[in-house]
Amino acid sequence: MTGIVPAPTSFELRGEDAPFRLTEDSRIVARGGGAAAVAETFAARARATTGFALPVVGGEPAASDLAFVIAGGEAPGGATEGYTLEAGAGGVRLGADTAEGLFRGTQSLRQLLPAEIERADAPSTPAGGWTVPAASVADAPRFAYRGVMLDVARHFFPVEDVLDLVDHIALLKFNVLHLHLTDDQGWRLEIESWPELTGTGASTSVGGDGGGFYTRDDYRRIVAYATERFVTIVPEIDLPGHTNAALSAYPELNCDGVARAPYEGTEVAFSSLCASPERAQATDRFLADVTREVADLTPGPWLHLGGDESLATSPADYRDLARRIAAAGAATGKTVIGWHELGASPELPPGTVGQYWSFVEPAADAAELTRSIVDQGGKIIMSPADVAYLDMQYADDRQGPLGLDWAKGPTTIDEAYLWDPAAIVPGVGEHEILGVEAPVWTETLGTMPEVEFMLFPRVAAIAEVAWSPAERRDFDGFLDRVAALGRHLDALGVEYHPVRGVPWA
Ligand code: TNX
Repeated sequence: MTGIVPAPTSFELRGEDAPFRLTEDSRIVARGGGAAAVAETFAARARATTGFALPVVGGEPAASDLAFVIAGGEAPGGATEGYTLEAGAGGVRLGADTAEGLFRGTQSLRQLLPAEIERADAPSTPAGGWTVPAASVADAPRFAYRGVMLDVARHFFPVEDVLDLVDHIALLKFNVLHLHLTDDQGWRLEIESWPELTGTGASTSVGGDGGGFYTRDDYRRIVAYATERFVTIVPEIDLPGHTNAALSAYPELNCDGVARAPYEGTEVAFSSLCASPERAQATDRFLADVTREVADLTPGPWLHLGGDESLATSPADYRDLARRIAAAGAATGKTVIGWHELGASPELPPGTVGQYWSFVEPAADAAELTRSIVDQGGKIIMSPADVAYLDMQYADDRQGPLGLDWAKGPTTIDEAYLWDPAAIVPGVGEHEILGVEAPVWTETLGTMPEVEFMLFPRVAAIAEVAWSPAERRDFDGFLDRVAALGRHLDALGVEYHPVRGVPWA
């Protein structure tokens, strides 16, 4: 069973031709700036499982080699993340204009190799080597921003879990991991100038399992690991609502000057930073310090500052705080991202990005708020909750106790697949859309296997919505591709829900 998820722009399998064989003689011939580093990332994994030396070398490739080439004109249309892949008895040749494009190509190559090669307890080499079928691929993404969001605030996830998640989403050509680092139930990133945020503020979590936080070095480790896989970390500090953890750590952030009690439940919309001029000094210092420290730790261009569900903030206070929050974010030099409610501010810094989380049929004023962000010069990330929130339950009797259902009930794999980001908010089409993101909120999810179970296989649907050209998408073919992916997930030890409709092997 062979397939690539997300579906490439073009993919031709030549079943009648002899395949490429990866053997103990194989080498990776790297050419062009950055190619050797991508080759090493690919080789490290393959060496560990096959036991082959798989050296990364220069020179001319032989028929048993893989050539990784970075040069102008290699990617279709010169796309930054595009690549071409040729495989057959004469070798494998992967070409791209950039290291990023080459890396995306290696993720297709992984999926063309037998899934067994991914097993950590590697089986012995099959007779004749590990084969890649004779094939030609030319590929480039539809949208530039393709993300998964992990809520590490409701439940905390250790660094190793986050690194694994980076690996597993990179396989599907996601290029962003958005970390929801703060919420009512916990503050998860060390801020040197406000140490109690990860004192009192990190000791809690939903259900009270002790919480936790990332030190600055932990966060740097996550960023470095993600960078090697061409995944950008987008840190989110959720403001001005969803702030009980901060309000419990610092009394001066509360209008009444009294620290809030820690919170380990699952309600939303009860906490708020204080807009009052009497607290302006503390609040603005907090905003400036936190955004500066997070921006300093983050090489990526984006800083997500929340803005959602601030129902404990009056509309006037919200507009005031939204302006101050966005200004503090922009002062760091980063581009601010906010949930679509941020469109209530008419004074957003240029280029502020909105994240749409209403439904496929926009509810209440969601479309208007989203368009306000576009009108102010920003682009939009599409995360309609009824199709892209992967903490929603699956719709079947094998679901078990995990997940929520507030977003129009459970979400099937069909629903996660069968929507078009450019057909949701009138006035927000292809050109206004930066990309697509699948959030996983963790009120009901306490371990990485539980998160994986909710993500896979539906996250493959979101990957295809975000990457594949609209005209290349077809649901039946997708289900076959997911079945092929399932073999790789098995080999990688990734949990998934064996949903009905997929011809699992
Ligand atoms: C809504 S939508 C939230 C989160 C919850 C999630 C649960 C949005 C931006 N916020 O606070 O965790 O629903 O599905």
